[in-house]
Amino acid sequence: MTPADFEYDHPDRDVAAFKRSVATKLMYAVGKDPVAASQDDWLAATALAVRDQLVERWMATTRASYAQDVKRVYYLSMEFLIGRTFTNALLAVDLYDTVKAALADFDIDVSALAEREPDAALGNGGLGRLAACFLDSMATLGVPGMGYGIRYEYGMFRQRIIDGQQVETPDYWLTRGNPWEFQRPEVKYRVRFGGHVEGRQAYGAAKWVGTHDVLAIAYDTIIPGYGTQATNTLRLWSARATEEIDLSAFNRGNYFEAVETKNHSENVSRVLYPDDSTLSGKELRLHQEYFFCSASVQDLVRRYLRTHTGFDQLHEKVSIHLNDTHPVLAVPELMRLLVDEYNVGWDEAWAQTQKVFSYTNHTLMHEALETWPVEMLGRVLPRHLQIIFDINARFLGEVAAEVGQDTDLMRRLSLVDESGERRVRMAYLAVLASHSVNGVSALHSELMKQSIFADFARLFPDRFNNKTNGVTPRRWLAQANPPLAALLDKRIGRGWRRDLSQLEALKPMAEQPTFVRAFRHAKRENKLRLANWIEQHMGVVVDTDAMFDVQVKRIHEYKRQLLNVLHVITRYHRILDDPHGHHVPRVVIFAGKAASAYFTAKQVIRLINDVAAVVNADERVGKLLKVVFLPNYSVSLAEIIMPAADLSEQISTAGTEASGTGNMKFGINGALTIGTLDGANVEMKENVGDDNIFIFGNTTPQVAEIRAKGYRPRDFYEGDAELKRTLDAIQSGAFSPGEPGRYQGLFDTLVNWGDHYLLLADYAAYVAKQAEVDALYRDADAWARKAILNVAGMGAFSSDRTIAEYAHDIWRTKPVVLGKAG
Ligand code: B1H
Repeated sequence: MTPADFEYDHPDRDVAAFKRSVATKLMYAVGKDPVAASQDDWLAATALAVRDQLVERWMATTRASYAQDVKRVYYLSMEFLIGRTFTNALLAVDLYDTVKAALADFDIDVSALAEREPDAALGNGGLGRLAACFLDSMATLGVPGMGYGIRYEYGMFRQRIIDGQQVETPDYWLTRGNPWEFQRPEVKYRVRFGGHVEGRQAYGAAKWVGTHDVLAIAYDTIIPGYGTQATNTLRLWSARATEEIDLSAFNRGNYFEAVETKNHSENVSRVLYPDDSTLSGKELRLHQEYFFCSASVQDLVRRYLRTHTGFDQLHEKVSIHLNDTHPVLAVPELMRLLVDEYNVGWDEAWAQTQKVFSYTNHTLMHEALETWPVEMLGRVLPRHLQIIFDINARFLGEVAAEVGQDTDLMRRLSLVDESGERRVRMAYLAVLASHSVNGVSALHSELMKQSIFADFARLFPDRFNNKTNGVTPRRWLAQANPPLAALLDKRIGRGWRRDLSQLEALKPMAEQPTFVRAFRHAKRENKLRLANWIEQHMGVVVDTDAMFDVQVKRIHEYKRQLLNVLHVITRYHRILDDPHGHHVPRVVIFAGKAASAYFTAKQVIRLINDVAAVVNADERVGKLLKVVFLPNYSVSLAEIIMPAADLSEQISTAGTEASGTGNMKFGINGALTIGTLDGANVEMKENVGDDNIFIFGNTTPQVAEIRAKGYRPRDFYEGDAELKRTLDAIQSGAFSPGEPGRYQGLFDTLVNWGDHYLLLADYAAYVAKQAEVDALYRDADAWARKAILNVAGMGAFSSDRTIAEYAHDIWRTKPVVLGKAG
């Protein structure tokens, strides 16, 4: 049967037809009588009706991809931080107004419905959200591709704040099912663990036997492109036991034991590890990584073989991108499939592998660099460990042939770190197996070559490149900020959604009083929306005339939320000293999660809440200073926060934040940045102009110099009376009167234990820069003019620009052409 022979009803797009469609879904798919349907039932029915709108495009894209035999990109990532899908899908298919009207006829408010959708929080932070932005941009640009990841049953934990402290609760996001996914029970692969290897010879095929196996089942989600028919697919793997129950145990009458094996297997896709920029090194994490790599590689090889024989063309049809090292086991897995299962010779297999893979590094932080103990790898994946050893032996042999026996160099380059317990350096494996290795901002890419990959950069200089991160303007401007989006549409047209460089046209408008007024008005609306959220969820009333000074991101020492707190306390003291002085009112807003085992980060959250309690209750301060910690930071909360910010805090120690992407979301929504010369802040400064950003603090080389000379934080503490007073207040229990010693540890970290992230060295410059921020804020129009120029300069930070660069420089893919063949 050809598609033309197959008759079906096209999903209609007018209001009446859409009403019928929702009513039909409610009755026949959700199984609810309209008179008894809950809001969640209506949401499910509407989502299914909207999904119908995506399916035809999806099939057309898939068909065209096969017909044109395009090269596909497989984006492998442990995390996809999608957030909500409902509004995003409506905007993508341009049906928002239709659906709004259709639902209104049922007395249902589309935005109230949208608010009920749970976030798909299958990621920790920037790395996972970047993957989600990339999927959006790949679909929008027609880059034929697919995301591969894990369908965690429990996503990023929910954060509650109880007595000022973070409490984690599980995020079971699938309670009401997921209307966006298609389960594909027939798309399943056996993933093997353990066992042993028979018939091994170096660089030869071997037999891996005696394994215990888990099945990977595919779940597909349609990723719609914006303003195009093109769509892509996110395929997430879920673990199923190979057998429902262990029959021998069952027969012995032990039902629980029988079910236990099943549960154990299925634990592989149970829960997301809540680490960000640190690794727990747990064996279950290794299982997760291999589980999704193996299923993905088996799947893409099978797809390739559907239309090709032999593997000569693999690199012309397949690109596999590694989102950090978490999926790097895909490398030995592809080698194993080629060598052991398809009888390809080692050299040919390795040549294809190197052409197929590319790798993005996202952090230089030592504690985030993955290494697995040789012992553990050998136990869980014995065949892969051999393959890694063979790759290493070949590589070191080649190096020796070229530069002679330099044992120190060999020791440094080896995939196996032999300095203590032997461990495999996964980042080195990624570099060795890839034809392209990129960092995520200009600074980070440079530092990457100078630090962790210095030896490799000398050996393979052409392999290293930069791809500065970006964010999708669909979610982060069009969807999150309706007031500003409407203003932009009116003044520069709608084209910025697909070409963010058009924001440049705003530049002259910074001098137009009517535009400045309209821009300020949009910001005010967004601040009101956030103020309402804060009042409803936290019972704190904030003044929307005050500056909204915002730091939202994972809580981590290197991101220096504590430096922000030092400024807040300094401000508090200044207000107390001079209650009638000319202070600029501020609402200082924090949000973010701390990894559950990260004690210092949790203490920072507690301190923020303790400071908030004292400051907010102090009548002498009144409206001049309010501090709030918004619980449970998430993609959907970020969509409310970003548009409402006046000031964006990007204050990591120079050289530590690989890129940052929150900085970009704030920037396109009209916040000014106070930040260090770190990550992508450097490029933001170049694009928006030095006058439109507040840069302070030690630079990367200065940080290195301070450390080299022997940094003495105590000198700063003793030499700066205002800093001393601030730290002493924390140390003496001014914010924890019930437990005065509560923050002795935080105090010691800074003053007595070396202040690793140089907060005290940057404190004075930070506080002085904040005074400049205040001075500008006093002139509301001058502030708005800079904010407009800032938005105008942010066009480069669209993930469309980033993905166009990946597609052109790394993947060498061409867009799929729709409406053609097939
Ligand atoms: C980033 C991570 C990360 N870098 C380990 N590294 C993880 C490391 O679960 N783990 O074990 C999870 C995440 N995340 C972030 O990537 C950087 O810190 C940001 O600066 C950057 O903007 C973002 C996207 O490139």
